[in-house]
Formats: sequence, C-alpha cells, structure tokens
Amino acid sequence: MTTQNEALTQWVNEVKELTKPEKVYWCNGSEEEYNSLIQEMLVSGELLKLNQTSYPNCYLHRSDPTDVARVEHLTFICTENKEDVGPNNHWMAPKEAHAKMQALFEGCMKGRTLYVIPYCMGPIKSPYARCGVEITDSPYVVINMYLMTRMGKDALKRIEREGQFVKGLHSIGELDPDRRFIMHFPEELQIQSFGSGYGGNALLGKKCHALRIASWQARQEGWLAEHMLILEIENPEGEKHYIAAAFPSACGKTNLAMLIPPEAYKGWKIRTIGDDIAWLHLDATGRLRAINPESGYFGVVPGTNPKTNKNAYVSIQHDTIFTNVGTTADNEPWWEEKKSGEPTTDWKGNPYDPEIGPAAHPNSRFTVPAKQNPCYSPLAEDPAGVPISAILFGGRRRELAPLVYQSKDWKHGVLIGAGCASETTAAAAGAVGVTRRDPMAMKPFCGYNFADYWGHWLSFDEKSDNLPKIFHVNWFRQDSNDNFLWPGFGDNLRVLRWIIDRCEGRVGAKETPIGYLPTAEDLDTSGLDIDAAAIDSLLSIDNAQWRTEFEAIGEYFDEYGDRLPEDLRRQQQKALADLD
Ligand code: OXD
Ligand code: MN
Repeated sequence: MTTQNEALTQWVNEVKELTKPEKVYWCNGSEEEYNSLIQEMLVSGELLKLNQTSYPNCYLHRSDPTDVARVEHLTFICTENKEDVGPNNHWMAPKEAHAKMQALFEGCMKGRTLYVIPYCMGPIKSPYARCGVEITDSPYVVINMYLMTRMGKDALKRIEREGQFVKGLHSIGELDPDRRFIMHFPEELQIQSFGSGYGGNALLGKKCHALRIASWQARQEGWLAEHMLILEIENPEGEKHYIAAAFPSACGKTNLAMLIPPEAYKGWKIRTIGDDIAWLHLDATGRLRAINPESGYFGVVPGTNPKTNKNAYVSIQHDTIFTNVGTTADNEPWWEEKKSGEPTTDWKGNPYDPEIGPAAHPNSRFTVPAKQNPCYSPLAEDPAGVPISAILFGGRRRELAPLVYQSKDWKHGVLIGAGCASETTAAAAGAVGVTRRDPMAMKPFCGYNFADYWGHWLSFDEKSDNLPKIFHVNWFRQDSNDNFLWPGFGDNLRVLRWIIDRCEGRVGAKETPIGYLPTAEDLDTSGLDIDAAAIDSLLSIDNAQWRTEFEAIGEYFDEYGDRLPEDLRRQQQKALADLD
C-alpha cells in the first residue's frame, strides 16, 4: 500500500531519510496483518503467549520497567507564543523542540521497520471524525492502534479525500528516560514522541491527537475534545439518556461506562459508547452530540473483577493484549483484586514476591476492542453521535465534595469543572495520592492555556439554550477510619437516576451555596446497607471547608493572570460570597 497524497508521501520519505529504517511498511488494518505482527512479536519476545485455552488470543507485553506510565514532566506543547499554552502545560519553542527531536530521531530506526499507520479517530463516516497518520518503529504500537482506532485502508482513503491529517512521529528510541520527550505542535498539527513505548506516550491517536491537538482545533472550530466517558442509560420505561463524565485517569471512567445495574434496578440498562474520550459538537437544535473517537479500551487492569466491573472482566477473557500484569503457574494473566488464581511471576518477569511489590504494575493495562464489551452500544458507530443530557465532573476526594450536586446553571457548571481537584494515580509517573487541581480532568491533556479553555467552555452559553445540565460526583468520600462511605460501582446508578430525573425536572433537591444537592429522600438508597449518618455526610456540605476551597480555587485562578475570563472570576467570587 502507498498513497496518492503528496504531502503524506513526502513526509514518509523525509522521515525515512532521517530515521534510516531497514524497511518501510504501510499498514492496511487487516486482521491478517494484526495476526502476522503478533507472530513476529512472539518470535522476537516482545509478546508472550498467555494460556491459549483459558485466554485465547491473549498476549502479554512487558514494558521496560522505567516506561510504565505517562510522563507529564516530559510532555510539551510547542507554540510560537508561550502564553498560548498557559501554566497548565510545559512549553518549548517550536524551533528548539524540532532541533532536539531531529537529533533524537536521526538514524534511530536503523535495523528496524518503519510502520506507517493511517488512522481515523471516530466512526469512519462521521463528519466529526478526524484522521491522522502515525509513523512508528514499534509493532506493539501498531497492534494497539489496530485495537484502539479505525486504522488502515479506509482511513487512508479518507485522508486522500480530505487532504488533511495530523502527523505523528514516534520511535521507542532506546527507551532511555533521559532521552524521552512527547512534543506537540498544534499550529503544525504535528506530534513527535521519542523514547517511550507506553500507551499514552506512544499511541499517538489517543492522548496526543484526540485530546491535546484536538482540544486546540476544537477551540478554533467551536467544539470540545474532552477526557470523558460516554454512556447510555435506559430506564425500565425505555427512556434513554446519554451522559458524558470527566474523571481523571484511573478514577473509574471505565467502570462507570460499563456499569451493571444493582439487583434492585431490574429493567435498567447501561450501554457504553466510550470510556475515555468524547468529542462534543453542537447540532442544529443546540444539543451537544458526542462521539467516541476510539474503537477500543486501554484500561487499568488491577481492581477489575466480576464484582467491580463484570463487563470489563468478560471483555478481557479473549483477544486482549495485556501490558505489565503478573502471571499464574498455568500462564494466565494475574493482577491485584482479580479474586481468582495466584501469581507466580510478577510484571517484570521475576518470581512473585509480595515483599518486593505487587504482581501486576498498578498501571498495568488491557487493550481490547470495544465490541468485546457485553454492554457495547452500537451507537458508538453512529456517525451523528449521541445527544448528551448531562455532563459530570468528578475525581477522587476523600473529603469535602458530596456524593453529587448539580450546578446552578451552565456558567456555574464551568466553575465546578474548572475548580475540580483529585488525588493523583499511577497512570502518570510521579507521586500517587496527592490532591491537585485537575480542571475538567484535563490537566494532563488540554493542549492550550486553561484560561482560554475555560473561556471556550463559557462561550457555549451564548451559543445554545439547549445545553446539558452539569453535575459533580464523588464516589470516593471516606470516613475518619478511611472507609468509603458510598458503595460505588453498580450502585452509582442510583446517583445517575437522580441526575436523569433532575434533567427531566421530576425529582427534588435542596439549594445550597455550592449547588443543588439531593435530600436523603430524593436519592434512592432503598436496600443499601448504609446508615443515616453516612448518608448525611455524603449529602451535606461544610461551609467553612468550602470557603477554604473556593479561596484556594481563587488562588489557583490567579496563576492565569489577565487571561482568566472575567466571567469565571465572577463565578468564583459569587461562590465565595454565597457561603457567607
Ligand atoms: C489513560 C489515561 O490511559 O488517562 O486513559 O492515562
Ligand atoms: Mn484517560
């Protein structure tokens, strides 16, 4: 396969000149191609066969132990104007970044194959979908892109028709953490990533394109590219709603998107449209419609079991790539909280010793086609996307944030999203469990200045009077003994039900200074083993704590100086005043 597109041919030739691969291979996206790459990687040792009787077509990849998560400190947005990327990003001048990357890529593919991967983010026929081409020297990247995106022939055809695509150049280099950079050039629609094979750093369609570059384009073009799951909820009467929810990495997006209704919720159905990224566009009626640009899930494995997420658990019993899990004596994949089997080998390939560490890396991952999910919604393929009724923001907050509250209006909802904080997780290199501001769960992914991003969010209020309602949820409240107050998982449907009923105007709430909260009567807790004191903590606010919070949010906003939208400052000051 080659192409008629001159810009693409020229770019591939330039990269070939620079990186000096042994061969160039154009990916067509076929199953045969996927299978033959798997065979090659089994021979090279990049993949290991798992037990093919109990886990057919499942393979294990062990990363370099220093390359197991996103590297936010090595991720840069390179624009002419430093102010355009804001204090939320690391900036490098494009000229300097290009020179640095040029030196790294020089001859880096000697003896390797250069793979050209044309891909489409979103249903191939969707007007909202966007294409890119990733060049990589990693067959692991190719097989993951096969599972996560629509890649190959059809994507190339679309690129040839449209003439526009995002250029992503990737090499694993020597996997040396000191020679690792993830560079984005939004003004040039380019990504360059060197020195890492880890998903978020190397599968360039995902975080780099579908969030960082796409958020930049979305602002210019009037849409939103967000770190959100998309789910469909159907009640026993057959009424359907679509919810988009932004939670930081490893905070339960995949679990919520695949929720199994609890016993008491017979007749309710949840279907998954997406588990990580949503692209949202206003339609002619002013509704926000969402597509999932991805076609697979790159999910956190530890904690997945038939109780926490049966749909994910079932999905990964076959045709799955596991990265950095442990294995059992009979060569099945194993991870913490799997609830069956015993590990004998850890994720590094050493004999398992609990004294040394967990069997699976806390950020070990599964890559699986979305269609393997038992509650996959065929609407994930709908070129028109789905109309969103409610947007949820949230994160891990041990304290402070109640189980759920609704914003007073759109602009107040933007304040809620912009003020979000969450405890860090193993999805990114660095300390875990540290509370940090993570506006709209986009801290690591917004490809431009957050001040401009919040302004963009606020601007939707002028564009439509048919926008989704905005809510904040927190499944992670703990008591003073570190016990979770809310059962979470399937029972989160009780909260979603209140949210939908609020959207439909058929359930009550009490107005508080931070927004609308359900009373104990408004939220269905029937049949739950939860005492009144816990419900009270989950559904109440502490004014003094919230005052401190809004002051801290104000200080955080100060970092954005004059660029901060006045409307957002007004919202923050009003929120503070409402607490007096
Ligand atoms: C992810 C992440 O992999 O957010 O989705 O890190
Ligand atoms: Mn994510």
